[in-house]
Amino acid sequence: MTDLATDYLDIDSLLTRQEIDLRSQIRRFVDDRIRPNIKSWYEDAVFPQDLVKEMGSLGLLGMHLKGYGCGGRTAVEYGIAAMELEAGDSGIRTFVSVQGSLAMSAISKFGSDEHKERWLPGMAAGELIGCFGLTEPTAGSDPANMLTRAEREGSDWVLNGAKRWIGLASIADVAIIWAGTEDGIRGFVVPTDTPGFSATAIPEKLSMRASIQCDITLEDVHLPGSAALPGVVGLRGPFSCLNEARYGIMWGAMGAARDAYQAVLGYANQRTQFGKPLASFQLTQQKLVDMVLEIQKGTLVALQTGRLKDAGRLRPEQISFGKLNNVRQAIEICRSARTILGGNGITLEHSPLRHANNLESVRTYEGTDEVHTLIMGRAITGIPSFS
Ligand code: TGC
Repeated sequence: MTDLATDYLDIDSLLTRQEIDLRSQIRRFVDDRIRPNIKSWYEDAVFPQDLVKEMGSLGLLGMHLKGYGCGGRTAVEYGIAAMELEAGDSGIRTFVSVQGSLAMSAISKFGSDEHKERWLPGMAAGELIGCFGLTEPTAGSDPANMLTRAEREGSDWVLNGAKRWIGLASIADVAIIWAGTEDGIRGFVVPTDTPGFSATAIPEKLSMRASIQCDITLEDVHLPGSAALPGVVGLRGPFSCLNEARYGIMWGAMGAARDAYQAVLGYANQRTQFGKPLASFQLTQQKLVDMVLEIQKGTLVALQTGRLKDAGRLRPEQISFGKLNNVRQAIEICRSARTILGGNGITLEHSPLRHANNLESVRTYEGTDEVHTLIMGRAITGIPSFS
């Protein structure tokens, strides 16, 4: 019999044995390696780089890509892993997304054989780190207006410009940089030791502290002609990679929400006020029930989206549904969980406020709430509202 407190609708019965086994494996990794350390990583603003190879050996990097040492897992398995990792911390799941869904997926989808052979096996193993440079200081939601340019110099390319909020760039070995060319926006595979490339971590973040986001500067970065990704010209390239990351986020956000809910369920049963456990108060029960409703609904949304993806029937507009809904609900759940903890909830001793703070970044990157609302609005009305 399913435990109603943990899986009210018996969603586990919709998962295969292989999916449940994978979940147990990643959950153990999170329990052993992330939970005991996350408080100090968060407080000290440290990304645990020594976990990268471990995540590689667990098959978490590029896990849903095929060939070149990648995991070849299904979309649902990738989603389940994202959910477990983000129950630990959004910063760790973000690393896996940036590496696998953005940087590796750009090379896998649009790179030459040479790009794939050079970078993918090392990235899958966690020996090499990648980043994905799309956003700019003045082009966030509107990447079509990026200012970074790639000009031809004979058969070579020269890149100039700036990127902002780029995850992992200061520790990356390779950057996928999207830049305007006379033919349209193209992606470039840039080894980060190329002269003219520099990346600086953005300090004083109140969110995603166990992760690194950077400014990138590109000053006369000379690259060979072969550095351009041959498989795509135009924004369809980066957007196709964003689809992969946005898909993982809808699962991950439910992991953070579940962790916040579970943290306060135990607390509400133990903590006594006015002579009885918090869990016996009607207002607390309502908060807990609202959390269960939204976690179960959001998990079903993610699972159905994953099944559509594995069936090859998922449309980008459908990803917006889960990204928008699940992150929005997860923030509400984490904030509500914090209220059950009272004043104790504002320290790192408890996870909900840390998750809520992280989710402010998650709701903003890979398409804000507003962008996904308007993608859905366009899908159901047929009328674009962006311009
Ligand atoms: P539009 O100019 O009309 O379309 C451009 C081309 O792209 C195609 N397309 C897509 N293709 C695949 N998947 C999608 N989701 C796609 N969306 C659009 C489109 O078909 C067209 O192709 P073609 O061949 O006809 O040229 O653009 P739009 O009107 O569709 O889009 C407008 C809008 C606002 C939805 C879009 O600009 C958007 O999604 N903006 C949000 C951008 C965003 O999410 N930025 C965050 C990036 S995160 C980051 O850079 C940091 S990485 C994370 C980290 O490092 O931590």
